[in-house]
Amino acid sequence: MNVDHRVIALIDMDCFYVQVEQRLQPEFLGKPCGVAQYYTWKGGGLIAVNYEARDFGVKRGMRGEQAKELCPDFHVFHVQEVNGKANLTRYRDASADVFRVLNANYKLVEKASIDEAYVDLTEDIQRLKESQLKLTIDDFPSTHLAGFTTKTNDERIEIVNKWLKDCELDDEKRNYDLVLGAYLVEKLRKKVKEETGFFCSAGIARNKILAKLCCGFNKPRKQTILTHSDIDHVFDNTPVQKIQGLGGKAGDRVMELFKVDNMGQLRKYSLDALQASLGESNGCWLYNLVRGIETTPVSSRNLYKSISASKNFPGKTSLDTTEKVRSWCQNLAEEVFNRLEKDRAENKRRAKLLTVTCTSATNETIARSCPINEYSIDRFANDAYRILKQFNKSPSTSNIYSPAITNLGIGAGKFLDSVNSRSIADLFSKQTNKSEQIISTENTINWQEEDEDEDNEQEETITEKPPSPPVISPVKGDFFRKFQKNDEQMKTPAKIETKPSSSSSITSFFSRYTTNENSCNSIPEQSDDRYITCTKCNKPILAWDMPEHEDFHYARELQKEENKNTFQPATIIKPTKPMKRKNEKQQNDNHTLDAFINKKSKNQ
Ligand code: DCP
Repeated sequence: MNVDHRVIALIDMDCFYVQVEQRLQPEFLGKPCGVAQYYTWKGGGLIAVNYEARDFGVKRGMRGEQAKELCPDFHVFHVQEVNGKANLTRYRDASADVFRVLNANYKLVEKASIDEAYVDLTEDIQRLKESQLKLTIDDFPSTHLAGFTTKTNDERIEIVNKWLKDCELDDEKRNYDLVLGAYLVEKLRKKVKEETGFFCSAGIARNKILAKLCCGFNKPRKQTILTHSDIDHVFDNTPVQKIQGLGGKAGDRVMELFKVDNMGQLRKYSLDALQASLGESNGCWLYNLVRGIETTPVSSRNLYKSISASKNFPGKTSLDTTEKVRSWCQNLAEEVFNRLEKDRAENKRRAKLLTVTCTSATNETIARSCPINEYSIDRFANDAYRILKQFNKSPSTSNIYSPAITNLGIGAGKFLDSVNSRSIADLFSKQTNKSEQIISTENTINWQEEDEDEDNEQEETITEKPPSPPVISPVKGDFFRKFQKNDEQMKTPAKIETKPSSSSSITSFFSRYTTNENSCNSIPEQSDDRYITCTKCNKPILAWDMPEHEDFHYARELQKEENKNTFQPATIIKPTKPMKRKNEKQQNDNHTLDAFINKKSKNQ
């Protein structure tokens, strides 16, 4: 299938945790509300704020008390607490309700986070085309077009109506599948509301990155279409960091290297120039992306890659005795165990690898893994404690744990299907005989989009962007040292064509453990300041991606064992020239209602 003709939607729940709480206490519907961490200092740090409260200037990261100063009627819900830490079961269960609706209606649904999903609508649209559906503006009650600011609903109707007519009249019917996509998403969002009680927004475009970008243009309770002809205009106004995969330090670096602020400014760089600085694959990815082309498929992944529990212990609360460390190993192990058992019952799979991550008061971060032989709270807790004991510098006779721990996380991953064949079981037993793997950490660029509103004082970030990583402060300094070292290798890009350089240090930041490094299809992945060097391939891998990465090696071993060496090389998408279409116009004019209407009337 030609990837350029895909239609992808990103469905994103509106102020999700607040809606979950309001569903339980409907008397608060329509009122300004927020959800605060269980930690109650100054009313707790807000992790979700509804749109009624945002109108008063209340933002995520503020304290509940601060919110009340801005909005006296503000109501704060608190995240449940179990064993002295946040319990997110309520939100996870609500998320499962939403995914049940999505999965019941579409085949290709990918869980992007606790409240976000990509849906590939392409096949459904092909079927719908055959039904010769006659659509009117009434079928699009909450649809907007990216790049057009509308102040009133009448303006929105006028613009969307005109666009619908244009699409219908266009001989090539290039955008007609986006029309049908928007129609399907209107229906899907309605269904989600009817069956879960939750409102959501959506972005509809040709690929995941564009769908994600435009979803945020008209929140809440609305959906936005980004057409190919509007990409240049939209990118001219899109800060580089707003693009998924270019958030955080990676985006900073691209901005610095190419002296750009927004995506549109990257258009002037040739493929060679981008590749010379970013490496072959990443340069190619960026070159295509600024032209609206990105081919990452929607993979029907609904399950988390790992299940983990973590907690911060700032300042005086740091774990400075062996007793405290032991007790928290037990608490976290219990949470991981309960969730793993639930996961095993629901998803018929077993985790094989336990990973312990911790940050010390001296700001050192470690991540160590060992095999999981059985699901048992005590076993998890003992394994975790056994690992942590190695880093205790106090004499074994003392009950002091030094340096004290400021963040502790236990995670389980490397899932195996319980219904898998005997060969997998054999390999499993071989793995369990292996001694504990000791893996070192390495700091590198941060691909993770950091939330500007994030409150640094939050006791714990409980965002569940899958897989939920233990939140560990980056070890300062190393990241910059790494760049200093690499700066010499990184050429400042010339606008003139230069020979692509294959030895670009930033390449490693873009690439993960992909096997097809030359593929233009591979994307930069999000990362954090902590990487683990894979003992099998020596590549830096995100700590919480390690289970999945090891799955890759594991699968290879398995394949070797079974003599089925049938690895398919991934498709290499060659960069294409910017698409020129019939009647396509320069989109640099102001996208106002007037400009749009004038443009259309000139065309008639
Ligand atoms: N969340 C969290 N910690 C954060 C960010 C978010 O625990 N730092 C939780 C609360 C949110 C949920 O994840 O409700 C989803 O996060 P989103 O970023 O999608 O934000 P919302 O759904 O709250 O709002 P929006 O309507 O802007 O998407």
